[in-house]
Amino acid sequence: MKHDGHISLNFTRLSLEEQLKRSRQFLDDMRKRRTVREFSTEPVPPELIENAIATAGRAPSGANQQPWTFVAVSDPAIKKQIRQAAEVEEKESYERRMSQEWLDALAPLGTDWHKPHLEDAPYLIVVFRQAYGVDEEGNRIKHYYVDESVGIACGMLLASLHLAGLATLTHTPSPMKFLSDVLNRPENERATMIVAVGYPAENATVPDIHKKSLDEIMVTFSADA
Ligand code: IYR
Repeated sequence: MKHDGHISLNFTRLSLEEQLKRSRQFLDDMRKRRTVREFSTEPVPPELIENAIATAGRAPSGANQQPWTFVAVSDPAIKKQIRQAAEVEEKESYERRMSQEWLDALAPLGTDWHKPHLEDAPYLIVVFRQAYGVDEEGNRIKHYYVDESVGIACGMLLASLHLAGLATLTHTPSPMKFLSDVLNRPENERATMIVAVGYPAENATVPDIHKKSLDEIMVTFSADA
């Protein structure tokens, strides 16, 4: 089939040896990723944040609508506002809104309503999904597969930050409406998550939890018997 307006693909074919090397290296690197909840206040070079957001912006998206906005916050006054508003919501959640089943599921992680990382981490990347687009005349444009698209972009964001030697915490205070107010975002944008970014605090610990093995997550229907 011929597609008008298409251009030729610029695809680099690698040797098998190179494919395996890169694939194993990436897996090895990603095996070292851990979510960190205690951050040092040491600053992070802004280019690492810019490169990670630019990487996230390369994600595939429904109809290539790129329905995302990444707000990078390092201003301490704004981080403080976010922390205060998040802790109000989280306190209500932990003390009243969350079910016992949910609290039990979170127990191994050791979380509670205190969110010091929102001020300690030198950067907060607040990810917004664009529920719909708006054209120049102010008309609504329907967006497709927004959650999937933003989820993929967030995965690429986290991978970039990890490969750049940074620690992250994906944080979803609930409800998140306050982020639109504090960060002055338009009505079509809804906060999806906060990614706190920085270096781990000197004595940071992580829960002793494990990822499922390949066997547990992969099912194959193989060509060879
Ligand atoms: N939003 C709360 C609760 C929370 C929920 C899940 I699911 C987690 O994996 C971790 C925390 C909080 O951020 O503490």
